[in-house]
Amino acid sequence: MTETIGIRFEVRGAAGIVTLDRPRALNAIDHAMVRAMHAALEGWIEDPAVTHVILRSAHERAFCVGGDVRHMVELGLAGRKEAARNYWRDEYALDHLISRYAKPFVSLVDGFCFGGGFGVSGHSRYRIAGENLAFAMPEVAIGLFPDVGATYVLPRLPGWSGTWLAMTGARIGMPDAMALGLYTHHVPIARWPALIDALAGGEPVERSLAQLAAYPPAPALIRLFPEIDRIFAGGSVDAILAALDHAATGEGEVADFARAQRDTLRRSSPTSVHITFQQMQRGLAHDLAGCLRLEFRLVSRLLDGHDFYEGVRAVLVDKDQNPHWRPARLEDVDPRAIADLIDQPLPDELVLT
Ligand code: QUE
Repeated sequence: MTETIGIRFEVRGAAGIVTLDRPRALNAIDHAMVRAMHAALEGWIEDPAVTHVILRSAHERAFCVGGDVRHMVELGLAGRKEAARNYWRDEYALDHLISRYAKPFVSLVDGFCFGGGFGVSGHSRYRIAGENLAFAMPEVAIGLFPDVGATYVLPRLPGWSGTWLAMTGARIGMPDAMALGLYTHHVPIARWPALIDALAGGEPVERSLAQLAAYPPAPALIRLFPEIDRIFAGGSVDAILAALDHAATGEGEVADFARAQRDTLRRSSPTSVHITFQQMQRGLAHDLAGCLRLEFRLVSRLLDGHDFYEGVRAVLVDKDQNPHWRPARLEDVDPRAIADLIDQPLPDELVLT
């Protein structure tokens, strides 16, 4: 079978439409898709016939489950780390281009939206969530960390919800994602064809959304948000673990929740959990380009480490769900060494303009 590219581009009336279409990998974004999308978006900036851009998926189950991490592991193991770094360079540059895109950019997101899928949609001006949205930044489970600008977005969510999402990789539905401000509008998916038609017909985005958007249901997590804030406001990974241990002792919804979060933190890569905690502390001090620069330092250095390879092996390749992390325990990670991974400049930093 010939390999076809997992992305399509078309101009329909006034709308440039990008469609993610790589069903075998739940629309995971590979390097060819990144490059093609960057080129198409650059082209549409110059094209006076295109007044806005729509990003969508061809598939019901998934908007996009992430980046092409399996291939990055293959490249790293084959000694082709520069090729892997170039993928992330181009992916982050695409995310940054979308964040400052010169025309209204509308992302239509339903089903799984994880990791790199959030990178291409979560920085756009209009972020439309369907009723079946499942959002997560699950990278700590594979020895990575929430990248694609999560360092910028997550610390800016209400309270400490972003730190919780980043450190645990928790999956949330549309009502919670709307309540946290990750998405700007809920439009039921049955109305998406009408929205696309309106935009293709040159209707202003705001007017179309005023007609088609609906109120989301109340967030499922509403009773847990105060608890999440109390626990994840801790000033260190140790403090967060202690708060979880304390909350886990009782009975009821909060104790069940605390036990589940503690188990998740203890199962994830200890190095990744510490990295992610420090990212959330740094993010507020930087713009998106600055955050992506820090993430590029981290991803470059994790290619020389252990856990990313082991995490992808255990979760995505062998699927035994039994990663052997090094170091193995959260207590064995030195926070100062993690700070160096973030703070020490690279000889070839990511420069975004
Ligand atoms: C964390 C991740 C990813 C993940 C699982 C995680 C990720 C990613 C995929 C993925 C899933 C199915 C596929 C595929 C990739 O899973 O980034 O090619 O078919 O792309 O826990 O960050």
